[in-house]
Amino acid sequence: MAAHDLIEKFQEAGQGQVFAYFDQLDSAGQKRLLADAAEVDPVEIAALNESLLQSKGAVVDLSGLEPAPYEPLPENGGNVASWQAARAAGELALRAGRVAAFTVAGGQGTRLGYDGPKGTFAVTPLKQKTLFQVFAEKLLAAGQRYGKPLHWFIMTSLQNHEATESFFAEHVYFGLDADHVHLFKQGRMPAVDFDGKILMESRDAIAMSPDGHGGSLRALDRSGALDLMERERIDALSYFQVDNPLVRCIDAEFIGWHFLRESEMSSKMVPKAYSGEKVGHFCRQGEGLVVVEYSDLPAAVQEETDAAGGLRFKAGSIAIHILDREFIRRMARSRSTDESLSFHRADKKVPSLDVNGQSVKSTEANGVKFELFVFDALPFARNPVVIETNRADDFSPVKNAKGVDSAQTCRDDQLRQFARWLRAAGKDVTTDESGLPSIAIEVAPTFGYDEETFIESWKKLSPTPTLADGLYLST
Ligand code: UD2
Repeated sequence: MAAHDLIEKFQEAGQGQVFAYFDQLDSAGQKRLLADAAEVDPVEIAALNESLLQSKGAVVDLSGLEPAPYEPLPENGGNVASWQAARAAGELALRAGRVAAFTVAGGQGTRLGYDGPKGTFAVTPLKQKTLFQVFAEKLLAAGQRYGKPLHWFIMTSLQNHEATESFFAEHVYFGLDADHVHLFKQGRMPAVDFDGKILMESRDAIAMSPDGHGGSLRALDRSGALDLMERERIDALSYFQVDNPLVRCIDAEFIGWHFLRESEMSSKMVPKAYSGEKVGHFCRQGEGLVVVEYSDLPAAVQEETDAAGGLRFKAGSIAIHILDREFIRRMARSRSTDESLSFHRADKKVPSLDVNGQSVKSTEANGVKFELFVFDALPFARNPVVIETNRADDFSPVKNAKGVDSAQTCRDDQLRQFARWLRAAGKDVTTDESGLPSIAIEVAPTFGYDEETFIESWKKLSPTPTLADGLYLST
């Protein structure tokens, strides 16, 4: 679109302030601003202002919410034969190369206070492996196990794309085939003030931020990732967040449930640890499955108990899914409001220009960011299935600098897992009552990916190593 037309489009939508200093910019500045503006659809912003700002709204619809059904683990009463069948089906799919891994890594990681792509944050107890290295080694291990190297899609954002790319190149893709690692950028959305006016970061830049992990669906389509998957005959993506090194990036049972049920989107749940835990809740609403975010579900509802005295809405979402390729395409391309993701509103402090064109850093929320959430796709998925997983083997995110979900809690959870595996292999490990060993140890994913593979590798060691602080088990 010609510069003139673009400017006119913004003026017509009441967003002329975006170009207030355009004539004073040098040509590089004008080019920069036009490029930002080309990413924004002022008509879409007007609709969002209407639905999310003026009506004070998008109050989440909580009518008729019921706890969602899920498949319990065999040890919690699940059907053993069904889990076995799922595992067999999952292994078959993996051997046929029908699944790829997908990490959403476009977030800004502000809570952690770490300057750099979050995937480059060091998390393991001894070797200080980064999140990306842990995932890479898990994928390497799964590829070897099923005789089919896995493709890995990673969604970055404008802010961290180049740094992420250089990180992988510098580390030679941690042993993965570079042709199997696909990085692509997610989209961006402008922030607006409380009157719906687009905020400017500077005179030649709109205040833009990543469009949420739900933006991954359109980014997968736009980047050509879905076409690549089709060419490679990859039918589904195993989706996980960059902050969780415990995740089984590739889990045959989960994959099997997904395919056997002909599901378009499958999810893992853990029973919530306590009512106020900050995870989404799987719920049934009418015929559909929905996730209601912790911030949207009133505390009184989160605290409701069932007949057995447990939490009624106990199924916590830990952001692990399997997504069908053609479902992603359908969601990415749907323009109908009945079958596409809706934006959520987040009130934030947005560094921006004031009316006099000066940069200001507000001490309180002065703007609204718009974000898409991937789990909002669930109500549109055919045959969605939710399975239970053991928290200790799938979930320990690094989100905060201190306290819950921090580097420390995650390190401890990794140590507990290594100690459990050693015990299962017959080794006597001293731990406290929480299962935390008194010594620091580490297991490389290529040595042990889960309890079963760990025991297999352990049995091959002769003699087995002495348990001591600093023991690192690798192949
Ligand atoms: C998310 C879920 C929560 C629970 C929890 C588990 C939401 C809104 N909530 O909480 O229900 O499952 O995770 O850990 O998702 N990301 C992008 N692009 C973006 C924004 C985020 O790639 O524009 C990625 C980010 O890099 C990270 C993941 O999405 O891998 C989660 O983002 P978050 O930290 O904002 O989510 P959180 O912890 O609020």
